Amino acid sequence: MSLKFSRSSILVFILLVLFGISAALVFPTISDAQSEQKTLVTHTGGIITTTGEIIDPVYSTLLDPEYTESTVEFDPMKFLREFNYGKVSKLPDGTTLREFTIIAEDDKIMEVSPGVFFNVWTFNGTVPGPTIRATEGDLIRINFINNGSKPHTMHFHGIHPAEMDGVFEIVGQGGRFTYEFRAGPVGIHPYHCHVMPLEEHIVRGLYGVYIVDPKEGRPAADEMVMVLNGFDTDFDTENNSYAANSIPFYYQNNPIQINTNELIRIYVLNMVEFDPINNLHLHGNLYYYYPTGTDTVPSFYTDMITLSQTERGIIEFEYEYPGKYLFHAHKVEFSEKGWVGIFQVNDNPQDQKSESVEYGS
Ligand SMILES: [Cu+2]
Repeated sequence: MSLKFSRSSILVFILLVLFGISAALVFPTISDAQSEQKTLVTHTGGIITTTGEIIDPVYSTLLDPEYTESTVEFDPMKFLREFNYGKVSKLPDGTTLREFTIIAEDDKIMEVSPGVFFNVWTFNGTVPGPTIRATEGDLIRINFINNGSKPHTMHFHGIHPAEMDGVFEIVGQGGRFTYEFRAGPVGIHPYHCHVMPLEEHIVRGLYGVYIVDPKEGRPAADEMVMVLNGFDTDFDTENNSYAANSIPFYYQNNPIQINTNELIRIYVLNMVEFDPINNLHLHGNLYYYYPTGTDTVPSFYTDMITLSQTERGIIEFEYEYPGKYLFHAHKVEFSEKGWVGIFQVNDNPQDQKSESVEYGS
């Protein structure tokens, strides 16, 4: 008995053989896909087990145990209300001189999220750098020292001579530069490194806030700084985490304590790279918004602002009712990756004092 194959059945057979070969090439075996379990200890003592990659391109915490600890000391709660007014002196003509020493480095390790150790580039050892604050017309002198391994500069937004712009005067390794200019205009401005590739020098952390107060001042308030930022820890030009002041979910886990019937003023700067917009939504309240803080009269009364790269402004509000209120990016991807916090609004002790005086009288 002889087997007879039709032409079409031979063709089907050939196709099946070809498919089998290609499938073996394309699909890896299951054992290849299984990753090894790794354990690491965070600097706060937490033990993390993961089958994923340890996201630290420069120093693997597994290969080099020296880098299981952050070399950056950054406390988001301290940073929130910390303003650096510089070393103050008077010039013969009566001008206030404010001197700052800013040191750039690019070898610091920061725990940018629990268990994630990332090589950040820093001004004075933190991301963001210090909040520099002056009054309109003051003379600002920045003694800039580059202790990094790469060239860096300081580029301030605001008004100043061309040679103080920190763009063409590149400061090399071990180099120094003195930036000197009059503080102005009134408002909140960013400063950041302006060396190419700019994207990398910014997203690694070389940025901060520069506040110029009006000569007459602003009304007394509980003042804060929020730098909206993120980290791209796997270099795919997408941020892996988002936050106000670097650490994802920090102010959700550690609510910001404020009082009822007390003016809150927040200097907000968006330094998120890669994503075209960021935004800020406040719960249970609305706020007055001063874009760039250049005017003393607010432009909006809203609960939502949208900010592009380096866009910034001042928001002001008071809470009438005590309790917990969220603030967060209304871009849900950002809030779910860390850009969310809580205001714990407490009864104002001053109100209670005045009430008891009233009752007592
Ligand atoms: Cu730089």
